[in-house]
Amino acid sequence: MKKWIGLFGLLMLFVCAQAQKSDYSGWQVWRVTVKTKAQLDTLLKKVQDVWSHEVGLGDIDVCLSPKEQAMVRSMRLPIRVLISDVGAVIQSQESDFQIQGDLFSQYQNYDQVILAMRNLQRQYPNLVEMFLIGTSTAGRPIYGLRITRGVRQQRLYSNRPAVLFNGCQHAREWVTVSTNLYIAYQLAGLYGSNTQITDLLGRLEVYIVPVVNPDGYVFTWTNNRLWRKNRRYLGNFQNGPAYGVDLNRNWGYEWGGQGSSNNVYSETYRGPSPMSEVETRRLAQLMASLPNLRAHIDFHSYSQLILWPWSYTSTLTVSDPTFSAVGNQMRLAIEGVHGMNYTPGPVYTTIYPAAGAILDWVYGVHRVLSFCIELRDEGQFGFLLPADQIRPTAEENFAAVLELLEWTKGRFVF
Ligand code: 0X9
Ligand code: ZN
Repeated sequence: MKKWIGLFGLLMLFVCAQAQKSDYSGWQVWRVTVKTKAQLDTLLKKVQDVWSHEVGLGDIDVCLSPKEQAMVRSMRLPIRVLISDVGAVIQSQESDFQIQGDLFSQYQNYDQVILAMRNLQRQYPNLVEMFLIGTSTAGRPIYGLRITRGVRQQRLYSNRPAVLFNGCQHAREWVTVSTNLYIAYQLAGLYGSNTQITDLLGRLEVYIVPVVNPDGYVFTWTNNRLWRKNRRYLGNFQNGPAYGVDLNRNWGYEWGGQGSSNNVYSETYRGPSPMSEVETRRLAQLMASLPNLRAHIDFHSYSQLILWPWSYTSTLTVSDPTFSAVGNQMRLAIEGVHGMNYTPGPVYTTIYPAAGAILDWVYGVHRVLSFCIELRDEGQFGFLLPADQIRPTAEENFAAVLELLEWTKGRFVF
């Protein structure tokens, strides 16, 4: 009898855990064509979750609940269905998690990410050091890797120029986590056999923070695959409890401007004040502690773009020729690996205004060359990029990373 009660309990636990997950059955991703500004405004009012970066006239990709589909259909605009069953895609990818493979043939949950970082440090103790940047809103550790020749002998404030890579400010952009891990694994793994990488790691310090937003990332694995923001509880307002700040609108340079929202329910909610979130503050502190920092890439997905400041204004930075030259080299390097096209340009004019984005802060406050790379794809799967594209995505972007490291090699630290 006892045994049956126990089994029943387990079953209920399982059912409850399942029931907690957001249900995306009936949801679809559409590519809608809008011809007038009025149509665009109406569409944006009806839709909660815009996926594409093109928010002007023309094609725009949106993720829609059945209710939203009815509302948008009534507008009688040209529609192409990109994902006909979002729920089914999420479910089919969940069963992939079970299959064991190497690190880059499947996505890694947060525990697996931490384990992968630890393993790399254990395997290359003179090259790789894992360190704690701080803890998230919910108290999860945020880790970074420091990679350089003789990492234990190097002073913390090295006279080698430093480059920082980070992923996963946005929780659902899983391929950014794998790409950051891949960069770390390639650098460490090829040191000593590949002359270019051996040379680079003798001259540079590389910092890698695969998951800036661990609470959001864990939430996408346990509760809602399409969560974007962090998971801070904001309070109970007119539409019920509100959670989450968009970390990439929370940075303290021209915070609060165009392309960010003061609505707590919005996907681009900027937070109550600049740097209000512990996740942005800790990463900012790390960067501020590195007087040798010369370059940075913030990885996102999706759309295949190579972006640079500004995000808050259409004005070009005084460094635009440098951004443009390095950005173009990265574009060519990426194209050379699997022939994929990534479009380069400043954020504001290439995609949309996004005040409070990390790259404006990094460049605006520290004058460090800061890029945002939007990884694969171009909308076929969007945030639900199939696992078999992790490796090619990471491979082509590692080529871009090498370009940036080569550029940084020439930036001296006095
Ligand atoms: O909206 C964003 O924050 C980024 N696009 S995403 O679909 N990944 O959310 C682009 C913003 C520009 N990039 C950076 N400032 N890093
Ligand atoms: Zn993003």
